[in-house]
Amino acid sequence: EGVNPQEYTGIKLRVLEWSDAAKTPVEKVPDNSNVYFVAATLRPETMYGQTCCFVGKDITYGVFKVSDKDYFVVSDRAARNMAFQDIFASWGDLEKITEVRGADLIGTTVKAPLSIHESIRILPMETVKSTKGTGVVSCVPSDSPDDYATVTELARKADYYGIKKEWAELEILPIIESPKYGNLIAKALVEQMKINSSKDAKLVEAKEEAYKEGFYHGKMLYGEFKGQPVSEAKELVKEKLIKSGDAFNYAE
Ligand code: A2H
Repeated sequence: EGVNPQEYTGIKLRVLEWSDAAKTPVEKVPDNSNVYFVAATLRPETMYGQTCCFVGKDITYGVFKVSDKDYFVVSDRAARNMAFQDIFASWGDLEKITEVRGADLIGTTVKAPLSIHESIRILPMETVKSTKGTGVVSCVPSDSPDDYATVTELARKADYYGIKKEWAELEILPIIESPKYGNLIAKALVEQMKINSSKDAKLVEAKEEAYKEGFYHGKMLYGEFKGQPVSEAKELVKEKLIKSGDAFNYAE
């Protein structure tokens, strides 16, 4: 972790139905509560295009009480940070209800705010770090080369990953138009740079290029701020998500 704080937007993805393996550990969560996976993002303007949500198979996630009705699924580390950012009911207070291993969360369905897809799946990503953000990453394959490389790999090797192929094949929505890479920046870069694994070292460069191109030259193609530059839409979408209660600021 660096010296400068990283400011994320915490996106709340509400659980619709738990995977079979998660059902026993989550019995401790009171009935009729809302449980949310919280994904940490730097690109709130892309949330229209969420197609799944990634966890690390080997990461242990806690289910933390936020209020009488609401619970968050995040890493212990993130929950500890959140307790000192006015995110839980009382400052510094942390109540862990239960724990679930990432592997056992795979297949759970969630409702992701702004996404064109009504229901998306929790899927595994091998490059999720337990030491960054919440340990939960929302997947936007149109604009994140890492996400694009991961979903294509998941679909290609669905049996190996123990998932259904169609879970990784939801429609990829064009959200941002770039003069250089068209309307699916991540796909264009992954193909152009011949990246064919989610662990390819070239993803570092692809990620940087996608971010710069999107932010400085991208224009919104979708949503309420369609036609506006990404550099302006970013804050506007973030504010909209915070206002509706679907997101909050999270720093570390
Ligand atoms: B971003 P930084 Cl569309 N492990 O959100 C691995 N990656 C993580 C993570 C973790 N624990 N926590 C967050 N991230 C991802 C959207 C997005 C993102 C787009 C394009 C680029 C992009 C949709 N995924 O990030 O190291 C999250 O993915 C490129 C940098 O703190 C988060 O934003 O700078 C970003 O990495 C945070 O990375």
